[in-house]
Amino acid sequence: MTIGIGGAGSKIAAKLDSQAVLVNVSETELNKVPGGARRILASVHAAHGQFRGSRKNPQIGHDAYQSVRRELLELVRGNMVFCSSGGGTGNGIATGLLQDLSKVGDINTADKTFFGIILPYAKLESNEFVNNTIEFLTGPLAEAIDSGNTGNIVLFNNKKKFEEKISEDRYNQLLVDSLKLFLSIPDKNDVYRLLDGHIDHEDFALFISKPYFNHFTFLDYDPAKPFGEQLDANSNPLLLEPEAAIEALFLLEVPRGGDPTIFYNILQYFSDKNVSPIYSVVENPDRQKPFLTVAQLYSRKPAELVDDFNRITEQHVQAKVKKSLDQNVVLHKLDVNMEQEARRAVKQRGDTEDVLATLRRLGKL
Ligand SMILES: Nc1nc2c(ncn2[C@@H]2O[C@H](COP(=O)(O)OP(=O)(O)OP(=O)(O)O)[C@@H](O)[C@H]2O)c(=O)[nH]1
Ligand SMILES: [Mg+2]
Repeated sequence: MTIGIGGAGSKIAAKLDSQAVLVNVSETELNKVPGGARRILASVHAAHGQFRGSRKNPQIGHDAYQSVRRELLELVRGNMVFCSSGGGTGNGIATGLLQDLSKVGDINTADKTFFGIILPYAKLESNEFVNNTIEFLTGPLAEAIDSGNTGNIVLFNNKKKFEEKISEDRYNQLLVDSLKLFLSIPDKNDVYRLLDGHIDHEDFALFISKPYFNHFTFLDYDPAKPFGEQLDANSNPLLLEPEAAIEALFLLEVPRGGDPTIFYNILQYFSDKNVSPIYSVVENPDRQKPFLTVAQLYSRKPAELVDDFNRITEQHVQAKVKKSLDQNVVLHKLDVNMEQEARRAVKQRGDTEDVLATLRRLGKL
């Protein structure tokens, strides 16, 4: 089952899963999302009635979390959650959720929650979206990962959407299709003839329950070319770029009568990086060329995450992001020699040494 929180989260969850549960602070927004099986209105009662949304203010989402807390904590167990990090509702409610997950004792593999987070495209989206995202990545998300109580976290970004001017609905479809292709790995192991290795449902569930970032991608695999180059050239344009893999998983689909041994090159590539992937090779008669689905789990510290987020933006936007970070930096106390400063002031004004003597007498020096 899938849970979508806030605008982006709900639209994507409903597209992925007809049984999705959608959560929002705004009733209007909640009712506008097509699909999904259930809707939950999180409420914050203001003097003038129910809020119409969080208006980019995560504090409102966070306050509203209290009204759905118990239900949500139960619902997310062993399930997938989608939200954006930019707006107020998804960010605020997910913040509450992640903080609670960080506090509980160890969570069983089967009860871990897989998070899909939609990051803003800083070049064209508002400062509030960017700043909310930085706080989210470096605060509750980092804390929850450290606690080991989340499953995989997928960082979607909206870069391609804005750069290629793709409609929201179409872009959401691309995200969902990409995710479905990754999630179909264990089913393909059931359906197609197995030629080597094996990834069953339990192996897959264990992989996606680990508290790391997951970058999954797809490529037509050419065994005559170095695998590393192909992997680098085919990172998933819908996701933030990955870092060095800690763990990996791949499914190689070869055409009927294709050579199944070509996967050894892939194993070699990962082995050189001290990673032992779980994998499987299947025969898919519908394929004309070998097709590879590969997922890499990687870890990032909060500051590095912000760097990654910046990397997808242009330089002048980086300055914008940096400015907001600088506001949180404590300035060092200036080391000023008062006597020297006073002498300089006196010299500039053309006064005599007597001024200095007076200042000293008054205890100003
Ligand atoms: N890919 C994608 N991104 C979206 C979609 N809707 C919103 N976004 C992005 O999500 C961020 C805004 O978050 P929303 O999910 O709309 O906000 P919310 O959680 O509903 O919070 P508030 O509306 O502020 O209460 C921005 O970065 C948008 O570009 C969508 O349908 N698809
Ligand atoms: Mg909204």
